[in-house]
Amino acid sequence: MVASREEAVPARMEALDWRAVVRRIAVSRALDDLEESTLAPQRKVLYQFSARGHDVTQVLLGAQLTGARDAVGAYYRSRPLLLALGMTIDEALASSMMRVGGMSEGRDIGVVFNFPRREGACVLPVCGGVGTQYTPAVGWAQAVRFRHTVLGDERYAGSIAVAHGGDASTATGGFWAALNIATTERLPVLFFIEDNGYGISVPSSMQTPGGNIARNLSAFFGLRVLDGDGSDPVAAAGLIAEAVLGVRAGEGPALLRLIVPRLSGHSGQDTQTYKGAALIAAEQERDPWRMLRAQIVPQHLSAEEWEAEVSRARAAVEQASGRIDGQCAPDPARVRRHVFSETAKDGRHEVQAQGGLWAEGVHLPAGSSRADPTGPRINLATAVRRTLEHELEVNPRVVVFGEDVGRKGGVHAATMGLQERFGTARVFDTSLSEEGIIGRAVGMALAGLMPVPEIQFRKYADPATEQLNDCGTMRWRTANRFAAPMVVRIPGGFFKCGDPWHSQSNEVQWVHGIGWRVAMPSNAQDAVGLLRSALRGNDPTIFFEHRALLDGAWARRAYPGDDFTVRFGEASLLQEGSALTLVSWGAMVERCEAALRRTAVPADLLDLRTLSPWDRVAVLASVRKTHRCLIVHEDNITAGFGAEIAAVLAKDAFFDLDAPIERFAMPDIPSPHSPVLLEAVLPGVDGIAQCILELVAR
Ligand SMILES: Cc1ncc(C[n+]2csc(CCOP(=O)(O)OP(=O)(O)O)c2C)c(N)n1
Repeated sequence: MVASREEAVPARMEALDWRAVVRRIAVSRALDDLEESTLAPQRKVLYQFSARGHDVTQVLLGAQLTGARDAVGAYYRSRPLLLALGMTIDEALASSMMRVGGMSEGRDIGVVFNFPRREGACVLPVCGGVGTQYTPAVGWAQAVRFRHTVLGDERYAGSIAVAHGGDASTATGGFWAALNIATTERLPVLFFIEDNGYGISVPSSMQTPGGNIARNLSAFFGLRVLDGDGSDPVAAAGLIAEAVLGVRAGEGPALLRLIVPRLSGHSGQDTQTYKGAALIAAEQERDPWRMLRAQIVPQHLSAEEWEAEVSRARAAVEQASGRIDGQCAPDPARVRRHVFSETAKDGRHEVQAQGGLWAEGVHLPAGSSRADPTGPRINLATAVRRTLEHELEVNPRVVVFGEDVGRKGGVHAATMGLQERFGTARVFDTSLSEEGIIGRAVGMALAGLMPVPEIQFRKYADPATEQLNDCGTMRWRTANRFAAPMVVRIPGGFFKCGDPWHSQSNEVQWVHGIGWRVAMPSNAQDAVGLLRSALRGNDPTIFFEHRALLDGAWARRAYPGDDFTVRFGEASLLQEGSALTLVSWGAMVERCEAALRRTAVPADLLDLRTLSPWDRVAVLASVRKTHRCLIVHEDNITAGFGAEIAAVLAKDAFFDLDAPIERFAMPDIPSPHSPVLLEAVLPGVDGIAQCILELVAR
């Protein structure tokens, strides 16, 4: 029988191992003390973020995170919580001292942690950006429900996500995006807000009116709100137990705000001159650590036991620091590794510890590069829909979502009928928040699903920029501990007309971003193969669906089969000739082909198909043969991807060139709306033909 709340909370309090709580807080204090007094001044720790004042409540929270698949979206002041969940002192110090054995192998700031786990609460990779932890945490919560109720995985029953942040983080878009998702979907998430009154020097009254986010959210529909004082640790422990129990019991999301004093500066450099001596003294008076001693000694722990734990913690931290000091710095020869999923020489995949399907030993067949076209020609939108349908069928972990993606079938109709067929848990609409869409996808990927979020139009990926960037760098930042493979479908580019909002292409941004594979198919067959490769792969992928191609006649091809895949980084040589190399991708390929037809110049036409990675071998080989190169793209010319290709050719094919490398692309303006204006600036068949003729005449 399930105990009532009145019985359950006291039972959880009764079960609290106070000695273990004290031990962990003592370790956290000893770490902060050592770093503040010694390691930071010695510059062995370069960025110090003390958790003094936040430590008691965090360790008390950690004691309640007992679900087999609980996860925490944490931030830079979450170290005590990590210690409570099982991170060792050596791991903590190796991280802050930038030594081998640290959580990021010296790649990230010491308190920007990650903590992969197969069993027990894990900590999702922390980011430096305030507020970034929230939407991945709700994604995890949605995946918990999915894995339990849809996939029938009992380990996920009753597990929850915790999103941990400070008061200032409640002003961020990420917080509100997550709150909307958690409450509209009734997800098992606890928002755990430690309010120390400041975001660096800015008071919480600037972050939320009146300075109390709990009060302001008290009428928020579907959210249970609790508010308390972290300087009263026993009462705080009760509130924490109550909040966690409710979320675990399936009562929906909760927010618990606890007031805590920040007993050191924001970071090691911060002298807190903005606070004044009286406030600083008052904060010291409210030190929860001292309060805890007064509350639990001698009832739960004798004074001798308390002192013994404190001395033991200090000694353990001292010894560990000596040990870690003797440890090597990470090997610079490895610093370029783990941007993408890697395969060793013997063919073994070096798989991340957590995130995606491969980490759980789930591999789908790699497919076949041989197309087996059957049936009539289909448009690119249908090609996408059919591929998604097949992958949803063979892989129960695929989930497809975005604005209008569910019932309507997407504003581009690429997901039409999928919700009817696979249900609302696997194909669903989302709130209008791109940060929410991508952040949620990150959390779901980290929980072992293959999310396929749609960004409705290329330009509207802007609000998701932070989540996209952080997702891309995740594997590198965590030295291959975590990765979040997903396929982000982004329709974009011009259609019948342009405009600055729906018609942008700007694919180069993703190539310049770290860790994203980027596909930009020019036709339905390649779209099938590339999308399937991405869905069965182990890296985050941007899949660009060009609006002009979705129903364009030229892009229509017969469906190449349910096994068909196209390897990334392999250009397609559409026609061969010795006078010129023409390189393009996306919607410009069709125009390049027409221009070549018009000029009758014998040329190699290379459709790159993917820009990350891109097939430099094919481009170099062609240019070494033709000695001339024209690159055509829709993206703006300055620092467009053509510039990268040109730079590589200038270096590696310099002596093979008989003429300067030419680029033909959009001028540096947004896409204009009027078709007359658009065609005046977009590379068109006439313009490309003219470039070709001029280049071969040089
Ligand atoms: C998006 C973003 N903007 C600004 C910063 C710089 N910054 C780092 S911490 C911080 C204050 C955050 O305060 P709060 O969320 O209350 O947490 P606390 O540090 O008080 O624990 C700021 C402005 C950042 N890291 N990320």
